[in-house]
This record gives sequence, structure tokens and C-alpha cells, in this order.
Amino acid sequence: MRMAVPCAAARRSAWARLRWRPGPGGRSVAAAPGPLRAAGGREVPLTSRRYPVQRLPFSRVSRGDVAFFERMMPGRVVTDPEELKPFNVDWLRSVRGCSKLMLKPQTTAEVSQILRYCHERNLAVNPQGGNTGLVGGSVPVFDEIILSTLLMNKIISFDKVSGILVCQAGCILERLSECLEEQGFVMPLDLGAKGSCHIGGNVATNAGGLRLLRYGSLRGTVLGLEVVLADGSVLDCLASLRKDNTGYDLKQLFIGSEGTLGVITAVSILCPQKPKAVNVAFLGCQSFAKVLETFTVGRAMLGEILSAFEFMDEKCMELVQRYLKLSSPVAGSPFYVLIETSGSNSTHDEEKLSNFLEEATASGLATDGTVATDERRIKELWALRERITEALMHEGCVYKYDVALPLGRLYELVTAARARLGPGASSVLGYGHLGDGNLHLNITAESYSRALQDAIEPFVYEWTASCGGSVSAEHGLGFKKKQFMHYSKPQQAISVMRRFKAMFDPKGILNPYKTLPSSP
Ligand code: FAD
Ligand code: 2HG
Ligand code: ZN
Repeated sequence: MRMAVPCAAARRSAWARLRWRPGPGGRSVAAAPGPLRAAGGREVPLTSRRYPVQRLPFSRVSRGDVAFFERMMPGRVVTDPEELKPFNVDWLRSVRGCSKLMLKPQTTAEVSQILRYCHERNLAVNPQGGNTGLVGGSVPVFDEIILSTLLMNKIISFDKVSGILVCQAGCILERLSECLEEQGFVMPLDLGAKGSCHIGGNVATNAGGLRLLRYGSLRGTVLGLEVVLADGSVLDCLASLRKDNTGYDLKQLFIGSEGTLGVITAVSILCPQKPKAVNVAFLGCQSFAKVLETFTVGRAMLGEILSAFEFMDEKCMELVQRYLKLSSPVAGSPFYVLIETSGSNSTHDEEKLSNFLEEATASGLATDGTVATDERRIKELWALRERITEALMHEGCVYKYDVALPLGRLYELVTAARARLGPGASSVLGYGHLGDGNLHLNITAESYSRALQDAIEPFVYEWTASCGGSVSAEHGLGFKKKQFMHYSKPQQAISVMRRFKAMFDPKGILNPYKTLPSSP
């Protein structure tokens, strides 16, 4: 039975203990690309060497092809091997292609021309945004042409009445956020990679991130898309309407299609008003059961102002402190939760949060905590959670699993993986978007080992499937996870997906070797 809420005076003193702790150090996060080398300074091995994958019979880029593109878009054709290097390697330094050509179109018409040409010539193409993807989908596997949206970075329109933003696909998420904030709005999504990722990449991966609990998935906030299909034809579904039931909702097919069905060139997206009052509480909990109960109580007591509920275990805290030198005002707990509230009335929100925190402390759900109401301290607290991905890179090699699980069983997978791997892994840790039922299980080692990977996979996927979970909650399947799709989708669904692929891209030139499992 829940403990009684203490009287107002007692509540105030418990709350005061939480409230006045000093904040952590550190800066807010933006995904800086890591070094070009893998753990230990070794060059990232070619994907085609590490994985059993065969090049499909696409044409190879010829001098004539390069000359064609140079005439078409002078100064925006990259063939210099040094310049190409960072675009051939993923952010995690885990896969590497050997593309000899990158194209940087500025307009939809140019993307259309490029794809028409590649389609005719049977040249494979890898669409690339900010190259922050975590499943090996953003870089070529072999010598696919990299079609980068780096220069497609114009805002087309923003309507202050409706909050609808229309922009080119290569706009960097953080730039969009900054522009919107000047107008009193925010982007409906936010992620640790915001400083580098492009909105087109976000849509192509159906990125989730830190605001999904509040604003929902991109499947709801994206109102329209402009997409260039594999044969170069332009599909204009760039509607800016909240409601539109005229036939099939084609844009949904491209959201989360990871560059395999078309190249997204422009996005229309519904942006919410910037909340006037934001608060962040960072709490220590003694068990995962307490984390779950804190969520239940938080949801009930905070109601509509709850905008994020994230969790991390003590290992995550240890790594952000060790490698990024962040300091935390809350320490010594096996679990931590970050709770954000956003609303329009600070007095109302603070009172609600205060009541919730009193309840959480009085009933022993949280044993330690801090609260931030000013922007700087809020950012500092968020950094403890957002920068875990970056901290992990310092461990050497990172095996990432991004699964959706029933909430009650979310952390069991981390415990099971830890027990299975023993000293075979340096760290086995869990964190994620608890409010969305999304666990990020990360396993680190000094360097890549096939044996360790085999000990983890398919174990993690089988475990996830056994409790009805999804093997990819938000990062997609890309190159690294595509063979595991069947753990979450029936064969019939996979075969319908193959039929869509064949219809939109009959020659298979768009992001080959990605997302769909290779045929048996
Ligand atoms: P890229 O990495 O360049 O590409 C990703 C995929 O999309 C590839 O398959 C590519 O071919 C395709 N693609 C890119 N642009 C286009 C286009 N215009 N048209 C068609 N296909 C395209 N992800 C989350 O979901 N939630 C998180 O909280 C989150 N946090 C992250 C934190 C860090 C530090 C890092 C490094 C990554 C994080 N990610 C997260 C993963 C990644 O940032 C997202 O998947 C992001 O949406 C990718 O955007 P991008 O522009 O970098 O795309
Ligand atoms: C996050 O939520 C990202 O921080 C990255 O989705 C997760 O690195 C990861 O495993
Ligand atoms: Zn995430």
C-alpha cells in the first residue's frame, strides 16, 4: 500500500532537500563525429570484409559518369579519396564502404536528374543525411554513390498560425530548432544527434528521441513529404494540412523506409508552441521496480505536463562521469530517472511537480534528487542522459541494441545479458526512453570480436521476441539489423515489404543491402 502523503510542512522540507542541490558540470550535447578510426586507432574494417555480403551486379562508376555529374553540378561532385573518407564510415566507426563518388545536390530537380541517370545506368545510390545513424544504414556497403543532402538546407516556409514548417531535407535538426525558437515554437522531436542529423534523415529513420512521449512519433507530426523515386520521378505529397483523407497516405511508406524506397527532398512538419515553463527533475532510485513505480505515480500526478521520462542505470552514470567529466548532483543510486515537465504556467507546473516529488520522496520511490528550472541547469541535467552514447564510444567497441519491450520486463534483458556475457564484455548497461517502452541495451568491449557478437546475437533478439518486443524501437534496421527483422515481423509482412520495394525501385538501386533481409 502507498504511504500517506506527509503534511504540507513536512512536504515542503522534503522538497527543499531535493531542490537545492548544486547542478552538474558539462555542456549540452551535439553529436560530434568521432574519430575516423575504430577502437585502438585501427582503421575501420571494410564492411565487405567483416560481413558475409556479396556485391550486387550494379554498374561501376565510370569516368563518363563523373563527367556527366560534373557538368550537371560543378563544384559539388566529390571524388577525392581523402574528402570521401568520413562519408564512407558511420558515426559508430563500425562499418565502412568504399564509395568513390559523392554528390551534393541543392535542389529537388537535381536529385531527380541524378536518380534518373543512375536508374538508367544501373548505378546504386546511398542517400545520406547527417550520417549519425546507428545501424549502418547511412554509409555504402560497397561503392554505392553517396547522395548527400548537406546542401539541401533551406527553410521553405513557416506558418506561425498553424505552426507548420516546410523545409528541405538537409536542414540540420538543431538549426531548425533554433529558427523555430525565435518564433516561439519548437521542433516536435529532439535527439542527442541534433547538431548533425538532418530532418530528412530523421524522417527516413522515423527517429524517436527525447520528445516522443509528449509530441508522438513523426508518423503523426509529419504532414507531407516530397520524395524523388528511384527512376527520378518526383512524388509531391508535400501537403501542409492537419487533415487529409484523400486516398492512401503515401508519405507513411517513406517515413522509416531508411532510404530504400525514395529520396526525401522536403518535409512538412507540425511544430508545437514552445512551452513557457520547463522543469527537469533528476532522481535516484534504489531498484528498477521503483523506477517503474515512479513512472506510474509521475504519469498520474503530472498528467498533461509530463514531457519526458528517461532512465539510466549506474553504469551509464559511471561512464559519463569517467569519460566526459560530467558531474552529477545525484549519485550512489543503481538507477536514475530524468523527468521533464513542459507547460504554459510555471506556478501551476512547479506546484504539480513539487507535489509529485514530495510523494516520490515520502514514499521512498526516489532516495535522492535534484530539480532544475533554469535553462542552463536543465541542459546540464539533460547532458547526463543525452551524452551516454558519446561516452560509450570511449570504451572501444560498442554493440547496440534498441528494443521495445513491455515496461515490466524492460530491464530484465540487461540483467540477462550481463549474466550471459560475464567478463566477456567490459560493460553491459541499459538506459532509454522509459516512457516509450524503449530500452537501449549497450554492450562494450575493447575491440570488435565475432565471438562476443555471436554470444549476444541472436540471444538478444530471441529474448526480445519471446516477450512480444520489437528488435528495433527507433533506430531502424539499416545494414546491421536487417537479418533480424523476422523476430518482429511475420514472413507475410516481409514479403509485402519486398513487393513495395520492387514496385518503387524495380532495379534495387536505392540503398541496397539495407533494411530488407537478404533473400534466403
Ligand atoms: P543518416 O544517418 O545520414 O541516415 C540514416 C538513414 O536514413 C540511412 O539509411 C539513409 O540512407 C537514410 N536517409 C538519410 N537521409 C535521407 C533522405 N533525405 N531520404 C531518404 N533516406 C535518407 N535516433 C533516435 O531515433 N532517437 C534518438 O534519441 C537518437 N539519438 C542519437 C544520439 C546520438 C549521439 C547519435 C549519434 C545518434 C542518435 N540517433 C537517435 C540515431 C540517428 O541520429 C537518427 O537515426 C537520425 O534520425 C539519423 O539522421 P541523419 O540525418 O544522421 O541520417
Ligand atoms: C538515445 O536515446 C539514442 O540516446 C542512442 O537513441 C541510444 O546509443 C544508444 O544506444
Ligand atoms: Zn533513443
